[in-house]
This record gives sequence, C-alpha cells and structure tokens, in this order.
Amino acid sequence: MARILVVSNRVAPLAEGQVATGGLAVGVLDALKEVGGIWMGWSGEIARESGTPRAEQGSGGLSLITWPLSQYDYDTFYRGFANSVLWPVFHFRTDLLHYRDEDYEGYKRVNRIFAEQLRRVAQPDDLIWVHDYHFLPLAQHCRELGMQQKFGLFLHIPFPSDQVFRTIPHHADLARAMAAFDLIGLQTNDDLLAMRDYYERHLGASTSHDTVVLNGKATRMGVYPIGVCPEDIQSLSREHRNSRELIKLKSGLQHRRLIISVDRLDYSKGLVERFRGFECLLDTRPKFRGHVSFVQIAPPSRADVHGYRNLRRTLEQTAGRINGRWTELSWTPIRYMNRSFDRPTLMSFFRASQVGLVTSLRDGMNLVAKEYVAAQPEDDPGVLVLSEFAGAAHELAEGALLINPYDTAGMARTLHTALDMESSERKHRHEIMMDVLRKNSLAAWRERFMDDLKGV
Ligand code: GDG
Repeated sequence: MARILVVSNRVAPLAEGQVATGGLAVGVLDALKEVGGIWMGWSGEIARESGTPRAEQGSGGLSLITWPLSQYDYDTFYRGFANSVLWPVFHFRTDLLHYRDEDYEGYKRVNRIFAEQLRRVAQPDDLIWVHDYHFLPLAQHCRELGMQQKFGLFLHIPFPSDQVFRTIPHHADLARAMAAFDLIGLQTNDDLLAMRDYYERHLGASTSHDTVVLNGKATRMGVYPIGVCPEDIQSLSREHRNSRELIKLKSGLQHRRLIISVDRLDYSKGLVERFRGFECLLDTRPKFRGHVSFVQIAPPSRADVHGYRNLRRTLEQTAGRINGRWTELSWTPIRYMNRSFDRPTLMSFFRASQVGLVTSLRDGMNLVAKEYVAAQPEDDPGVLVLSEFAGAAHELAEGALLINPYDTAGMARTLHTALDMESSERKHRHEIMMDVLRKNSLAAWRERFMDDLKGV
C-alpha cells in the first residue's frame, strides 16, 4: 500500500495531554491516526537557521518529522505572506492585506525548504497530501527537484471570487504554481466554482466540471467537505458529562440556559458581531435577562500578526461594555475566556448547552459547528445557530438555524427562536444533521480525497 506523506505548516502535538486546537490539526491528526503515515511540518520553534529535521514516532504507525524556522523565515513566510496576504484575502478581507516583496520571497524560500525536506523522505510510490494556503507553490518546487509522485492539495479555507483573488500581488504566478498539483480539494462547491472561474478567465485555462488544463497539464479539482468523527464525539461528550470543569460551569450557571461559542481568536469568525447579536437579544427581549448566559471560549491565535491585537482589544471592550450594562449580583451575561480547554471538556460543554452559536463572516468549513451537533444528547439536543457564510452551512442548512452575522437584529431574533424551540423540532433538526455528519464523516473525507488522488 502506498504511504501517505502529509505536509502542513504545523503538526499536532503527539504527546498526551497537549491540546490540538485548529481545524486542520484536529482533522488531520484524527485521519492519520486511523491509517498511519508521516506528517511533516514546522516544529513551532525559531532557530538560527531553518531546516534541521527531527523525527518523532507516535502510536499507530504515525510519525512526525519537524524542523525549526529562522526568525526571518517565520516573519516573512508565516506572519508575512501567509497570514498578512493569503489569509485575509481568502477570507475576503482585502482591507487587511499587507504586502511586502520580501515576504513573498520568504514564502517561496520556505516552500523550497519544505520541498527539499520532502525529497529526502519521499519514496517513489508515496502519495503526498499537502494542506492549506501556506503551500500553494510546494508541488511546483518539488517538480523542479525532479519529484514525480502524485501531489494533492487540500485548501481548508475558502477560495475567494476572482476580483478578490486578483488583489494578491503575483496572483497569476501563484495560480500557475498551484496547477502543478494533480488534485486540488476544496470545502464547498462555491470555492470550486470561484477557483475554476479564475483559471478560465485569467489564465485562459480550458476547464470542465472537475478539471483545469493549463499549458497541457491537467489538474483535477473536487469538493471534499471536511467532517468529524460523530461517534467519537458523542461518546467523549457523554463520558465527560460529570467532569470537574463542567460541574464548575454548571454551578456558575445556576440552571440558566447556555449559549456557547468556541473559536480561535480570529477576525474571520465574527466575534464582535456575535457579541452585538447577544446584546441585542438582551436589549429587545427582557425575558432573557438574568436567564441566559453566553460563554465564549476563544484561545488566542497569531497574536503577533497585524490585525489580531486590535481584534482582542475590541472584543474585550465590547464584552466589558455589555457586562457593565447588564450584569446583576448573581448573573454575568457574557463569560469571555481567552484560553483553551481539553477536547473532552469542550465536548461536554457543548452537550450541556442549549444553543451553539457560529457567526463566521467567512469560513472554509467550521468544525465547531459539526462538533456541536455531534456532542448533543439525542433525547434533548441543543440548537445550532450557524452563519450562512461558513462552509458548514452548505451541508447543515436544513437542520441548523441560519443567520447573516451582519444582521444584528436578525441574529437576536434567531437566538430567541432557538432558545424557545420545542423539543420535537430540536430532535427532528438534530437527526437531519446527524445523518449528514455520519455520511460526510472525517473518514469519508480522507478516503474520498486519497482515492481520488490515487486515481488521477
Ligand atoms: C480551518 C478553517 C476549517 C478550538 N478551541 C479549542 C479547540 N478548538 C478546536 C475546535 C475545532 C478546531 O479547533 C477549530 O476548527 P474550525 O474548523 O472551527 O476553525 P479553524 O481553526 O479556523 O480551521 C476552517 C478547518 O480548518 C478544517 O478544515 O473548518 O474553516 O478556517 O476542532 O474544537 N480544541 C480544544 N480546546 C480549545 O479551546 N481542545
């Protein structure tokens, strides 16, 4: 059987007790644990020079190869081009685009370092599965080194419309380099159409439903919505329903109803809009004052990247203002925590809450939405309130209550509906969503992508 080599910027920690946050880490770790393989990426360390690799053996045939980056490579590749150009633009935030030539050079240089590491390890029959926007030109650099293996890229984030993509300096070079992959996987059909449209209109590629041909080289494209392991989440949340953290949470709630949100602290997640939506609920519907609490868990992320510090400040101010306005001696409306919890605890929090609130302004998929649904008790499930701009809305539209995060009053109205929803309707909606989660599970995502990569 062909080995799988996975490449992503960060690899998940293998050691017990360490928390893997972020959809890519959680999704890939679960997928690789099942089949084994080698996962390669940045170790998270800064060293004098980029590139001395270290290998680590995990359980179940999974091993990691990681290496450090130099401060300059980290600044230009990671903070610079990847997270100050590609991340904002792919999330339609051209106002946050911050481009410098040296960052683009750093991005390409680090991609070449990754290509060299890959060449050292890869065997001729390996399937190489590359993840995300950090490595758009990786396959091209590998081809330049003579590598002939099959290369697949999965893009975890949205692909923007053509006018937005063109705001990236060197967009055509990037897109030409991406065509060196044999298969490109996207989260939704909208992303696929946007990408195909760009190739057709701007690079003159000939396209069919699932293939782009550029200069005689064909690249397949497909939609592979990333999923979760619903059974694992169900049992995790059930087994930890008496955990210490959950008991603490419940004693603070004193039988009040709970709205919960969990996100990396990122401007794409619509956190400020969400706080305003909850404020509007309290403002316009007095019956909820003192009776509903909102818990926001938001582990900090990319704190050293332009745009993220301001977000943290704005959120603290907004939560402070809302709490200042409404808090009573025995009730705090918003509990806003900049910390992470272990996965079982998080799933038990989901299970104990009546509403899961996801308000992304743009999101490739949003695994939290799927985890929230999977963690619910079947006999008394909570309601998922979900942004129509999260990829997950493509699959969960029938069971979730969809919102537009820019519509504050609409969000409050929908929260009201969710909090008052009868048990029979909640169960019905939950069943519909569970069917989707079982069908589009994480295993199905991995198998479909790998089968297609083998077949190209
Ligand atoms: C990218 C795309 C796409 C969060 N806080 C804690 C914690 N998490 C876990 C969640 C979930 C993951 O991190 C977050 O995944 P999302 O999908 O919601 O978002 P991104 O990190 O932006 O992921 C996204 C994803 O890739 C996969 O393709 O869906 O659109 O942006 O699993 O549970 N986990 C723990 N403690 C926390 O405090 N243990």
